Order: sequence, then C-alpha cells, then structure tokens
Amino acid sequence: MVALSKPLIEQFFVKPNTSPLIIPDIPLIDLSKPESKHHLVKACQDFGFFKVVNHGVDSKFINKLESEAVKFFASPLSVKEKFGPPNPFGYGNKIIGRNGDIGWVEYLLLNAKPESEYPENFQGVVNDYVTSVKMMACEILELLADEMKLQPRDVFSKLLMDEQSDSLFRVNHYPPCPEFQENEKSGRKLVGFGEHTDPQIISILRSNNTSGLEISLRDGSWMSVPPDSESFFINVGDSLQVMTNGRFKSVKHRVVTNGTKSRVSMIYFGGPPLSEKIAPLPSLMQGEEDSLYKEFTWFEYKRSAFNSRLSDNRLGSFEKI
Ligand code: GA4
Repeated sequence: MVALSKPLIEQFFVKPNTSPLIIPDIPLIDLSKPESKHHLVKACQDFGFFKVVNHGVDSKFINKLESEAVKFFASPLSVKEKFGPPNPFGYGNKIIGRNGDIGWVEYLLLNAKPESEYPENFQGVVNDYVTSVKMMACEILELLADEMKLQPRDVFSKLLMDEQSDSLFRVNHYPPCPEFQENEKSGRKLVGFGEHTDPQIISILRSNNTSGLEISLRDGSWMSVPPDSESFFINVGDSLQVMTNGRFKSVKHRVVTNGTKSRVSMIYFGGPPLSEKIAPLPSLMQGEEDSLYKEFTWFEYKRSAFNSRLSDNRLGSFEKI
C-alpha cells in the first residue's frame, strides 16, 4: 500500500460519533441446538446481526483460504494489480465501488459461482469454502422459515441454491496504518470500509482475530464487535428485510482500521437470481398488511445499489410513501 501524507489521511477519518449508552450482547447462536430457530428469528428482528457457533464449516477450508489470502495480499502491488481493477470482479485497493468511496482496505471481489475464474491458488480453495458456507447460510435461512411457519421451508434458501443465484465472495485485507497510530491515541478512527448495509439476502462473515467490525444500534450509536475467528458473523441484507416486510432488519455496519494489526475478513454475500422479484412473502403478510415496498427485481435493486454511495439509504427509493 502507498503511504499517505497527512492531509490525504484526513479523508479516511470516521466522523465522530456517540458510544452506546447500553452495550448489548451480540446474539450468539449455537446451530446444534434445537432452540436455535427461535433465537435466530429474534436476532434478525432485533439486530439483523448475530454470531454462530457449531456451524459445520471445516476449519481446514477456512485456514487454507485465509493463508492463501495472506500470501496474495503480501505479494507486490504490481502482481496484485494484474487482477484489478474490479470490473466488477478483481483486485481493488482503497477505492470501493464506482462512486467515490474510499477506505483503508485492499480486496478481492469474486463471483461465488463454482465455475468462476479466480487468481491462481484460489481456484479450488474458494470453491470448497464457498460451498460449505453456502450450506450453512441455507440451513440458517431454512431454520428462519421453519420458525416463521413459512412454506416451503426453502423459500429463502432456494434463491441461493439456484444455478442463477447472483452471489458474491469478497476477501478484505485491512493493513495496519502506521501514519494513523498517533491519531488512534486521540480516539479518532480511520475508516476501513465505510458504513453501509448489504444489498443481498444474507452475508456470512469470518475474520481473523483483529477487531474493526462495528454495527449500528437503533439509537444511532456504533458498537464494536469483538473478533472471533472460530465463529461466523451473519448479517441480514436489504433483500431479506424486504421479503419479511421489514420484520428483519438489514444492519448498518462498517469497519474501522487498526493502527498496528492487520485484519483479514472473508464474506459470502448470498443473493437471488437477477430476474427474481423481491417482495414480501405473501404467506407472511397478516390481515390487511400492505407491502412497505414498491415492486422490483434483484436486477433493478442491484443496478440502483451499484450506482449509489456506500452510506446511502438504498432501500429508501423503493419504499412506498
Ligand atoms: C456492499 C456489500 C458488498 O461488499 C458489495 C459492495 C459493493 C462493491 O464493493 O462494489 C458496493 C456496496 C456493496 C453497496 C453500494 C455500492 C456497491 C460498493 C458501493 C459503493 C460487493 C455489494 O454487493 O454491495
């Protein structure tokens, strides 16, 4: 990464914000327990965010992918840049999306389809990891459908299993920022990945043991999520918020960088096929309940999302007034 001069680094500061008055516990869900269904629904309603253990993803797949990622990001910039810029897939450095967002991060954004092309050494490794994480995502979505008495139980998961599913995979590297260390002492924070919600149905995140992830609480404050490399963190995405007519919350989150430690995260974004209509499930609507959203397809939502800035309220223009 290129070193930034003082004035430039100012662009990366996170706006000052309030800390939560009460720090809630992040819902912890043990997928091996029968009562997990109930806790999953509650976590999606209250936070749109939770952490899972006993997830069934083989640590071999996780460690192999992480070590390939570490090797890739340690290679010379000229080598990494051969895979960039992301268009839409590939290697990106400090520039996020196409609309002027920047962050103290470098990344690989990849198609999650099995036959996709990846940088050498990532080929089989990404497939093994994504296949296993996708199974866990589908299990979670089916448990949610069960608990909400939605029929068939694969109403959500079939969208990820569909051959045309538009799912993505991202590996992020947040390098330590030495220029920032003096500011860290003063309590200022440097943005790694600015605040946003994920447009897809569900996101499954795993990181190494470096902190940085923060979620936005209902009172507008930010809560830091303690890292846990043994668990997975799950986000409700905008599409799942719409399909549940606002019952589940698409959580706003961001990553702040660390002055001294490198953070590596890998995220699977489970999305529907492009032609899929994203609308509240009829079987979930009660009495005279009206959809909170105008009708749209995933293609339309995705196009609008990719034309927006990270912190924009993307669902806003799809809400009924
Ligand atoms: C956020 C979630 C995923 O990382 C992502 C991001 C995408 C990108 O990095 O190109 C976007 C962002 C994400 C939402 C708004 C647009 C598009 C950057 C951006 C400014 C891959 C995605 O699907 O949407």
